[in-house]
Amino acid sequence: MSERHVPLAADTGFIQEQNRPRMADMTDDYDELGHRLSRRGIEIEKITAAVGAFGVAIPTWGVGTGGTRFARFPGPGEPRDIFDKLADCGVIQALTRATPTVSPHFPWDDTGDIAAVREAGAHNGLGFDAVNSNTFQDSPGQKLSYKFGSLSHTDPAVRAQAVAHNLRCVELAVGLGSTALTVWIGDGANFPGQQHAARAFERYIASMTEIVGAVPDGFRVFLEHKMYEPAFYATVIQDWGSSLLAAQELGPKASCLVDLGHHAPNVNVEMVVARLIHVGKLAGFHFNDSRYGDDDLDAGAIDPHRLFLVFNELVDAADRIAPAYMLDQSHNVTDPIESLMTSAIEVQRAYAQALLVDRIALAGFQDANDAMLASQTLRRAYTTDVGPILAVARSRHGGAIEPVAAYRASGYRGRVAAERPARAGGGGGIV
Ligand code: AFD
Ligand code: MN
Ligand code: MN
Repeated sequence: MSERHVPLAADTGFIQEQNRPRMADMTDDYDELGHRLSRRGIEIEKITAAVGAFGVAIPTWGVGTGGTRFARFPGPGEPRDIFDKLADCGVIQALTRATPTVSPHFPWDDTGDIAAVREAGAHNGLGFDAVNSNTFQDSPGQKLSYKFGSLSHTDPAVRAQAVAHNLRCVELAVGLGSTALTVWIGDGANFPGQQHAARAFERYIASMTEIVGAVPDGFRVFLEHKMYEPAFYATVIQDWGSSLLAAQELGPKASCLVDLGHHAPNVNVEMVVARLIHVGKLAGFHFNDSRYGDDDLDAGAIDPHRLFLVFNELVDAADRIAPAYMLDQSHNVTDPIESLMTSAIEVQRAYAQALLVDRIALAGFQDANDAMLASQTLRRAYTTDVGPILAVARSRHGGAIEPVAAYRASGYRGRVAAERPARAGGGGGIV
């Protein structure tokens, strides 16, 4: 394996050295928080253990610089291929210990040698989570165009091509040791009347039936809905209702994936989560943040309270569900590694806060219709500074107490900038 595949991650001595001057303060803060939590009947060690076991997947496309439909401003040392992406993901995992898996996208990450990709993952301390198919753009060598749709296209030959691509993704997933495929399509219409709404949905179901019918036992298919973009009038799988209808028709191997940014403005996403849990169809969640639409900003950057409320539902149902968690963001003005580390920690933070909710007290206040104390019970958990728990969980697993500071001190970006020549500015980058 070439020089460029040697991860900073392997250098745990460096991380320890970075942690040393921060250790005493962290321990003080942790002990103090432990005392305060014990007065509330919470054992801090239990929370720390749960946080340490929590993981959120990194999307391979997230380590490249994103862009908008106006422009993309590439950063230094952008990954050139899946092997570079895995090296970057390895750094994120080494420093945060919160991102043990990677979610690849095909054909973007297809090298023709899936065993080599799996090996490079292991070399960087990473496993593989759900694999993503791409039928929302035309790829080199592709025979038929997806301009007017893929799995729901009016032409059966285009649908067959899109089905075949998804089946290839399943094969690649199996080769990577992944057990899930996420299907998000760009299919839809830009004009009223452009597409027959019901027939397009039926064609999607027929195509998905072929895909779901062909996956091996134990393999799962996640349906990801999105309200608009690239289709601006209507999309075929536009909301959680369409997604759930499809998942129910497709049977037990199919379930829904919720992306925090893929809803109409003001939709109460935690309620969507609760309903999908109720029907046993919530299988995945994509984290990001937004102010206006599908902005793909860093998780927790705009509305950390919403993130907490989503986790409040997920933690409440933790005995029934084990969703696949992934960050799905576009980093346009930051170093993607720094954004992904920070976001993974924000997701972990919301999880830790949700673990602090006194669920017995909450249920009592709910049953007594005590709106004030019920809401204060949630607020008490949300306003607790769980930072020391996150730092201790990270450092106990070999990660950095201050991941961004350690990353900057490592000089990683400068090193990869020297060995990865800059790419031309073109290319989408919209996620
Ligand atoms: C999309 C969706 C979906 C997809 C990704 C690819 O969120 O997860 O795989 O971005 O760019 O907006
Ligand atoms: Mn997504
Ligand atoms: Mn999106």
